[in-house]
Amino acid sequence: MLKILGKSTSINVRKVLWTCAELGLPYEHAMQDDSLLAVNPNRLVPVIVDDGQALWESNTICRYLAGKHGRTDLLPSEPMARAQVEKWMDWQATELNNAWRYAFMALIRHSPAHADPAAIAASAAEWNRLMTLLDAQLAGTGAYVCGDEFTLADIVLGLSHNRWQSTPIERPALPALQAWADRLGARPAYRQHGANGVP
Ligand SMILES: N[C@@H](CCC(=O)N[C@@H](CS)C(=O)NCC(=O)O)C(=O)O
Repeated sequence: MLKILGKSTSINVRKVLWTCAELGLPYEHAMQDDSLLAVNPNRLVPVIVDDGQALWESNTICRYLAGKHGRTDLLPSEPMARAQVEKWMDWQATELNNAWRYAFMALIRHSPAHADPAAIAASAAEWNRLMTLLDAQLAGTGAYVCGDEFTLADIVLGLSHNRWQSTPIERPALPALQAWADRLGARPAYRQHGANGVP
């Protein structure tokens, strides 16, 4: 059976748990342990072990699971449609993650290494700018990140949105983003794994 390593309070682990719930996939869930280093040299979670092979990097794991189970609704097979989904997933992992890190480390983790007020303000401003960009995309589709269909891009960005909402910064009102979040909130898999592991 598929094994998932990593605590469900981790946003990246929840991507995998949410994907499994959308797929209706059974799995065994374990916290990370000392064996993790042998499996992932980065010592980060999530890690999965499937058919005896280990895989790490949360977005890659989500793509692997959707591909393995033939879920072309979540990850299309047509190259351009697929690339549109991957584009937003890559944007989440690179642009968006880099924007929020400083503010999150300061305001949620209370990290002494992230205590510069100007850097916190810059991080929050960039985070808001990118969420505003996502709001414009959603205003265009009127439904999900890549169009009418719910895809893996909605999973990874839905979790990012949850983090944005639960971090104490000033946020602009973004109606299309909020309507999309409400749409995600209606999904049983989101209620299980979306909101910081709290239904
Ligand atoms: N790029 C990696 C990042 C993984 C990551 O940063 N994981 C964090 C939790 S969200 C982690 O393992 N931190 C150390 C720990 O929890 O022990 C991915 O997307 O899988």
